[in-house]
Amino acid sequence: MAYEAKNRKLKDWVDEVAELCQPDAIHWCDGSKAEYDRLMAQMVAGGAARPLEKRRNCFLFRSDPSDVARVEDRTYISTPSEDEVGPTNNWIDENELKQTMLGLYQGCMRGRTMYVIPFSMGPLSSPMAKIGVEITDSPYVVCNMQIMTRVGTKVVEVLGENGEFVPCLHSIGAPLEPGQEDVPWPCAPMEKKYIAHFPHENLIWSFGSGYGGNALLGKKCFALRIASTMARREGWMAEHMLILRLISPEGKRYHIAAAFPSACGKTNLAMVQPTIPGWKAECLGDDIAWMKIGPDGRLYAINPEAGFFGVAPGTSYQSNPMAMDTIRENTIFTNAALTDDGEIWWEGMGVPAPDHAIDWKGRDWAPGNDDPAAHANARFTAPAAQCPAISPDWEDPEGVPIDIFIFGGRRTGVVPLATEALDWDHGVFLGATASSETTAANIGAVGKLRRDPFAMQPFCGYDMADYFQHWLDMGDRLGDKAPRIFYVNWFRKTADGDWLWPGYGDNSRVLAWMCERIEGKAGATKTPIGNLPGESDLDLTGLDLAPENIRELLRVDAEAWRAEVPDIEQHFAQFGDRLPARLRGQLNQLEERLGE
Ligand code: O2Y
Ligand code: MN
Repeated sequence: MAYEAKNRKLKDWVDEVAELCQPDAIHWCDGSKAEYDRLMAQMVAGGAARPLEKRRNCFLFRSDPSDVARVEDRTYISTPSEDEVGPTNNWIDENELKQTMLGLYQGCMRGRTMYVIPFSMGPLSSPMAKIGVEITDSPYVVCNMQIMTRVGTKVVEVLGENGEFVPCLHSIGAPLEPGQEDVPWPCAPMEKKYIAHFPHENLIWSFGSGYGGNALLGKKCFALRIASTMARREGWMAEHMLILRLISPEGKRYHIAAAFPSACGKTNLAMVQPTIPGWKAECLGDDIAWMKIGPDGRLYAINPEAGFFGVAPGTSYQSNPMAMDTIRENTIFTNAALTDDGEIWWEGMGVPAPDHAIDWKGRDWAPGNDDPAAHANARFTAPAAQCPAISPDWEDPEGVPIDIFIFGGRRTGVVPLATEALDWDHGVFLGATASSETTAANIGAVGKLRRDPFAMQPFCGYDMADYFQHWLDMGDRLGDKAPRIFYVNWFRKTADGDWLWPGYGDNSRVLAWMCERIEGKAGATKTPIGNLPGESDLDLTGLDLAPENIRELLRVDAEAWRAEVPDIEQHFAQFGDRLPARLRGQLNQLEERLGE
């Protein structure tokens, strides 16, 4: 142990877990580079990691084929009563789940080292930061947590003797018997995987998976599911949102927080490079925003994370040059393909497929092969500080004041390019009814419409109807200091299946319109679904868009919208009496505005 923790609760908890899980050794993580290098070297020697010759200090991991993504079916919110978690979460009685999991944890770290990772979500000096401690038997998790959060001795110092922390217990669930040889990616079978949250105790227990959101417990488990319950109790917001700064040609700064379900280009927008002349953008975060009302009555956001855990397939110099530059060094790649010259590759990387590669399952691969070379959920883990577009203020402990909220989804029809909410309640209605069509990257049928309120459906730690009410309450508190709310859809297609909007850097044209709406400089037309930009309200200079495409992008098809109403009604019905009356009222008003 490189240092001694003075926090009684932490020491007791570590002792208790060690007795339960029976590791061969305990290592208290100091968060140093030496520690990272040592663990990586061990994983390379053991065959779990492979250094990439073409990228400095980069490593490739291949997961077990059964352990490739978050497992929503095995994710639980456990509270004394079921009605606290609502219809969108899985619930198991606290005592029952604890009994089951204690049985699984019994001796689960035999033959392995137990790592204690003290980490901070948010800059250590931030009044909005919160401390967690993850105990894990996965060195892969330790290295990823070092990138994704602020880890180490400084956190223990801040914790002091009596500081509060969120205990996050993780095991891959694969003890080693004496003499048993390890495998590159040990994990437990699906029926033994549990990702459990106990919001009444601010406690997280994860068992059986070593992958992403199941195992890096600071991210979805702490910063969203548990934090959303804390935020509701304490009057702040924990949201599944990127944070972006847009700077106008006059040098005025606007801060945007935006929520999108997966496969909607959230990371690309977080690092957008505006094509609109004179405008600049800086990235403050790509996935999660914690927001609190400041002394001036405005809403301030911090990014609780320190790295990006981005989807690799589809990331290219065309879709996201900033991400491509971020991952040039000091990056962990998981489930990408490996080329013969020691480089990684994935579908949609924007470079020709190699003649031969080793796919994410470790098999020979060549173009024309039936299976993709990289897994659709292959990931890069990279330090946010390496992003060329990172804002100089991304670690400002006070956060940045949010001017604009954006919700969105992937819809090939019906939903226009951009809509401004009529007021806060209407904006909450837009967030609560956000919808997206599934793609090959999602599980389930392609092209199926899914409502994903605020992109929080998999991440809200309590009843989603109460979460809607929390948004309404925050709006009441913010009053005229509340951010303006917009809804976007970059994904409209023509009847022939061609994209109507170029997307990527050109999305900045829509962002600029939003900023100018705040200034009262840009026009909009009131329609039944909200305020829409007219053709002349968007700066489209230099864009070669057919006039009929622009008209289609900004058209409100009242009949198609009337056809949406029953689906929204059905979506709302699942929340029963708990649905805030103000949202039911918003739906009634929409119907009235749409007319017969
Ligand atoms: O599959 C996983 O475990 C990762 S999920 C993820 C990772 C980074 C950012 N967002 C997400 C998400 O599912 O929203
Ligand atoms: Mn996410």
